[in-house]
Amino acid sequence: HENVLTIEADPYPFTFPLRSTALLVIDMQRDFLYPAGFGEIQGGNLEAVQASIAPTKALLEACRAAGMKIFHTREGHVPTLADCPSSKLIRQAASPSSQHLKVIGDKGDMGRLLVRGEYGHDIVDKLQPLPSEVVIDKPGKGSFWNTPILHKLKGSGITHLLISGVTTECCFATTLREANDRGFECVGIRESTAGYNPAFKTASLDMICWSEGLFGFVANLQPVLDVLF
Ligand code: TIU
Repeated sequence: HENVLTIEADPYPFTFPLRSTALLVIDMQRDFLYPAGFGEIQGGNLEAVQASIAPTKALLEACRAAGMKIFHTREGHVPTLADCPSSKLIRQAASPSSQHLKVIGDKGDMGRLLVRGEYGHDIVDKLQPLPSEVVIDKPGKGSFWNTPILHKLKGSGITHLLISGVTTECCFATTLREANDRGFECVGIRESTAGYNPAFKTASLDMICWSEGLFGFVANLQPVLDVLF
């Protein structure tokens, strides 16, 4: 491999030094992707998010083959919910008439919703992390609040991020924006992210690369695979 790679992207080609670029796979958890999980209970369209599994697998394999550092994140909480931001708890408690039949911490078909250690909280079978890969448990939507991810990225000399995962409008976008503010050069991979609403996905990706890259870049999967393999 060349040390520095360039791929077609919006708003202009994205150049990244392979050894200081990491792949971030955001929240590809059963709770967001499988029936009866937290996402479906929230009202999410599962068909839309499930479309991101195969392209994320292809991206993950390419990054593994290229020897890149891989970070997986999982949204969730300790069993007491002591780490759950009060905004998340207050909104669900204040909505007895809401559409949500169950809330964070309630028992669902895959265990307690978004609680660490439960089956539904873990990453889907096809995308299970390898022992050499970093798993970041996060209580927020973004990956940088109340987690060690910044220290781990800096400690590994990472400056550039390929970002994938679900949902585009929520944890993917929040993480990409947080990373951009911390000086990381970010590219979101179009097919490897998906949202619960196609209009949200389009708008979220458009906002990232608007105005010469307001928050970063967006690229299609194929150019990434071409340059990594
Ligand atoms: N991972 C993630 O995006 N968590 C969410 O709660 N997503 C929603 O779209 N709600």
